[in-house]
Amino acid sequence: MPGSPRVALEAWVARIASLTRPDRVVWCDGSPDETARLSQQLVDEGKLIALDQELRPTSFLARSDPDDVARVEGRTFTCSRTPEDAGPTNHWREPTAMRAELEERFAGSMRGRTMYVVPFSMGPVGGPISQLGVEVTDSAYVVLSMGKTTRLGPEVLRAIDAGVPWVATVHSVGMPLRDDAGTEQPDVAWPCNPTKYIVQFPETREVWSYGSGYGGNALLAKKCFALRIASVMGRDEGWLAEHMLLVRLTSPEGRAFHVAAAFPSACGKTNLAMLQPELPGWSVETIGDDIAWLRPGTDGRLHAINPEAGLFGVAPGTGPDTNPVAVETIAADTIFTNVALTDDGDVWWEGLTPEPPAHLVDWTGADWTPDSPTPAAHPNARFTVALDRVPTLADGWERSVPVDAVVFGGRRSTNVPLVAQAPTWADGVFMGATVSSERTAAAEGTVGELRRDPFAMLPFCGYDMADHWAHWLDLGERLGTGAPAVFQVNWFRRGADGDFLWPGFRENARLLEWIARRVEGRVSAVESPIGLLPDLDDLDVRGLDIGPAQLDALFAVDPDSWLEECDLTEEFLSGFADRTPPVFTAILDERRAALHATA
Ligand code: GTP
Ligand code: SPV
Ligand code: MN
Repeated sequence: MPGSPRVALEAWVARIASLTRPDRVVWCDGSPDETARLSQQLVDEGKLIALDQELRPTSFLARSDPDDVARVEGRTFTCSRTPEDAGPTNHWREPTAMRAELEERFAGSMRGRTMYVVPFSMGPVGGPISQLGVEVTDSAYVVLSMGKTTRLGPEVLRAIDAGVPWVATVHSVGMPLRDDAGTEQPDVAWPCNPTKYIVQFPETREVWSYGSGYGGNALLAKKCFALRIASVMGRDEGWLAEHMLLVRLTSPEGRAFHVAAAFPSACGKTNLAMLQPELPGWSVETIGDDIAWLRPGTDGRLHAINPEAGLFGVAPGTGPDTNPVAVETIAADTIFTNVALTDDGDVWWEGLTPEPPAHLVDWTGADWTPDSPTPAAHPNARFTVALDRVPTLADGWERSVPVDAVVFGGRRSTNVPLVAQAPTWADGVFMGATVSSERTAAAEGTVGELRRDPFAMLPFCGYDMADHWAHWLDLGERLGTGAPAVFQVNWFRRGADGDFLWPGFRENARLLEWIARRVEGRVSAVESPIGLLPDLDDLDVRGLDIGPAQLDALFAVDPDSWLEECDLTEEFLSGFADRTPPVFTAILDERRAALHATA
């Protein structure tokens, strides 16, 4: 059938192969057999370490190159036709010039390796909010990870045959095993290239990634497609792709609330998504921990899915006290990257147990003892596991859910209260747009440095960020009274002694309770210049070691610091010039006036 969708896919694969020159091309089906074969192959090649089968069944450890441990935002490019479309927060490159640069890099980049063709679906195949993609990659580690985090299988090819469009993504670690002259190069445990390119072409809906094997740079379904490309699709088609977890919260009365929460990388999404409340009668079920796609439904509400099928979660800090659900999830069938290895063939990282084992092999492969000056696991060490291992996975999690509350968060030692509600949709969009957060180890950069991370999408919005805010404002108009309520949270405020003021983790359920009660209209709130705060009597802090002074400190709105914050916000918004929604200026003016009135 010339011209059929399958022929077009095969022609594309052949084109990439003729550019990259792999020794062979393998079409993947995601079957258990294929998974077992590829895992064994990686173990034989020294690229994965099989963990002890009793202690950690069917699980593996990968150690990356020490220079390939996180996303590389400085090497992430948006190649829209005009720089204005990429906006000031993206690195724009002219598409034709970038294509030429990539052709050169990818020419022969897979020599001596296998090129895998990975057809995947984001969301259930055929679902109303789902999308298809194909990743070609020369990394079997990527294939295994995609098998856990996406729906990878023959049903995707059948959907492509039936004419469903798909997004093309190309990945190479950029380390051929033969050079142009035919000289063999030795393979290494974690092949990669010092020069990296993570390139999005939003208009043609394509991704090209070169030089890295790390998650967000290499699992192209995730940040590159499901956020950067999908956010542009959403702009054009009237929906949203967001860096959000998704949970179902059920009250003692049996009412279900669906909450979508955007926190920057390594700021608590996985933890909140797996939270088990100790509040009598309340339960939380997991739907997603990193990405949500949201679309207005025919009922006038905003409906969401988790387009992924697995987790790529931060290991350090994950332990029986902080996140017992995650600990149970990763008890088997998990790939660990950059954690430490125990002497009995299990894994360890800071926070897994209060006391470290007496001896470990650290994430670099070196001997480690509790006296060692460096952490045993890399701060951005991660686990990769399928969602069906999550014991708290929501019933029917693949179906879309109506969103009751949108929550924005960040990591702020000062100023930002534990929880606040936006009085209107526009205030909520302003809240999300102006979130700032201290940097984490999830991307290259200085940990702890404060930066603006609007909607937790700074590294992931595929077009002009200010246009994204306008898109949210439009959507609010369309949804009207069906729009979710909007909140802001901050688990990370510190006291004068430098300690966190709030215990966090499972205690965050207490804020979810308040959010649900606000959605129901059961509790009132207190107006403040920066939003609606809880009446402290409505906040259940029974059983917590928190006195009234500490509670006040968690909610304190200091007018002087907030006026300074307003100046910084104005400066930040001015970076988007006349694309900044005019309503933001009005909100900022109002806020300043209210702050002056309380000062
Ligand atoms: P990405 O996968 O990078 O998008 O991150 P994420 O938002 O899913 O982050 P995750 O839940 O993995 O949290 C990462 C870090 O935040 C870990 O070090 C956690 O220990 C810490 N963390 C999570 N929740 C809380 C909390 O409520 N309080 C405090 N103090 N730390 C928290
Ligand atoms: C993040 O950095 O936000 C992650 C990990 O969720 S990665 O998939 O590498 O982007
Ligand atoms: Mn993330």
